[in-house]
Amino acid sequence: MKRLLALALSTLSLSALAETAIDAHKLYQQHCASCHGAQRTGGMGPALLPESLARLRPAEARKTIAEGRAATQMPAFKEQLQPADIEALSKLIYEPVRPTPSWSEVDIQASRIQHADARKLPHKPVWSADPMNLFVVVEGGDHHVSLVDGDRFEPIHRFPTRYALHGGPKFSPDGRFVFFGSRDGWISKYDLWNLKLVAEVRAGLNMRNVAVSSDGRWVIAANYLPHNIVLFDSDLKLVQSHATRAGVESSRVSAAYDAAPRQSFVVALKDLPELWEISYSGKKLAAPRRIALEEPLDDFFFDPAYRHALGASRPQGNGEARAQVVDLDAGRKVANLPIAGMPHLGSGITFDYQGRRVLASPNLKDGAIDVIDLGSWQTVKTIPTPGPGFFMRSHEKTPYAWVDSMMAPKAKDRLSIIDKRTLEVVAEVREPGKTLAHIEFTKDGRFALASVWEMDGALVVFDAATFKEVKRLPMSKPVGKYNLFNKITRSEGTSH
Ligand code: DHE
Repeated sequence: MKRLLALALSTLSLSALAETAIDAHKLYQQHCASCHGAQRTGGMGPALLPESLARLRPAEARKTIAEGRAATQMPAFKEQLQPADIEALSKLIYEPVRPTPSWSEVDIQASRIQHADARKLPHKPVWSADPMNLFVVVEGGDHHVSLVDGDRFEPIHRFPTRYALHGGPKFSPDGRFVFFGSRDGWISKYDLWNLKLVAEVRAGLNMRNVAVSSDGRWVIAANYLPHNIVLFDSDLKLVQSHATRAGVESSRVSAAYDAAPRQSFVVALKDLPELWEISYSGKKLAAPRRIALEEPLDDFFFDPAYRHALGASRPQGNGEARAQVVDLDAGRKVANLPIAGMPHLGSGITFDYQGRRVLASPNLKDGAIDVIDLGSWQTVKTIPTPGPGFFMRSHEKTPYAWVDSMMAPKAKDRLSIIDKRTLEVVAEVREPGKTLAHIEFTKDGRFALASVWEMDGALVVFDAATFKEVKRLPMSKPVGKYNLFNKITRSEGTSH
């Protein structure tokens, strides 16, 4: 018995020794900190804290470190790390960071920086080009933004941004200001007419996106960490924050969008089955209206009338994603959406097909575009593409919709062009061996701009009728481009 105990103890101390021999903190700083933050509070990658990993099983965490994560920038580490290293790292991320990272209203207020007084600057552009046909191009490679004249396709200006912007920039209704959100919580307000940074504030430690109200008065930030939404006035001065909690449970925020015709922000929660709506129709912001759902929503999209929110839940483990339709007036789910795989509803577009309004959405898991009738919520057609893609775009004035396959290693260099009248892929453009992704049209729909999504990448201008290349501008990993007119008029072919 004594011998058995001694053996057990020595085995125990040996395994403890093996574990302590691996310095998980050192490994973390070496391999993870540049994307997930030195304090694990997030950056380009999400926060790796127990608070934000509540729904991730340890086995899933190990798999993610070893194999990377589809549809994200998370690479596979199994070639660089031993299984024991991966085990140690996966344990570390469930351990609390001491002191616990927090971000209070006081921190938010203290972080605000006023760079310029926009009221004292001229109320007209200091450059000569159509201010409505301006493209704002986010260059993720070296964290810059380029402003491009959408008539001549000439750069107007280039400036540095916060690290790892994510999500579409949002514009003030007159098109003078643009608001950027970074993954680690910074919101930057930039004066496009005077080419000046106006103000910045850190809304949270790990942020999903920002939205600007259609009247230009309010800005909302959706956070993963802390679990809250934060509302600002248009000068980025804090107005209020709301913890996204129900009883003892709290939730990350999937996204917040402006619902212009409803004069409200709509907010989806990732870990609680609720959708929130905050009206700004009055002089002040209303308290959140909470709509109970059957399951939490991830990405979502509005129908053209903004009566319905169409949302998808990301699958956990090996489960399938599910999608649903929520009637925002009635405040309840009214239908299931027949979308398989991993729909990227936030990148969906709508258009008329044979007299009915349809939604087409890319899919992060399969090479397929689902086209759904917005009246009956039934699938009209599933269009095969060469591989899973992130982004889809069209314009009222073109019969074509363009979609990438950037998640497919063998088809990431192909853009498929779909005829909206027949729902057939009718053409393709290629950039052999490079990632070709994210499309946006000019104000008049005559040209489609796509990204060669590489460090030594480019913005490529295609004639939207002939699909021939017209021009290219060198850029550093241009992750997204946004046409000011299409955005502020909420073109049916672009993201909102
Ligand atoms: Fe995004 C928009 C969520 C990974 C580039 N992405 C959005 C939006 C959401 C979202 C909710 C809409 C916000 C908005 O525009 O206001 N993105 C997610 C994820 O959940 C996911 C899959 C995992 C994650 O890491 O967060 C994810 N996204 C990525 C990337 O890996 C991409 C390709 C590279 C990057 O820079 O992070 C990426 N997402 C983008 C871009 C937009 C975006 C370029 C804006 C698209 C647009 O045209 O409006």
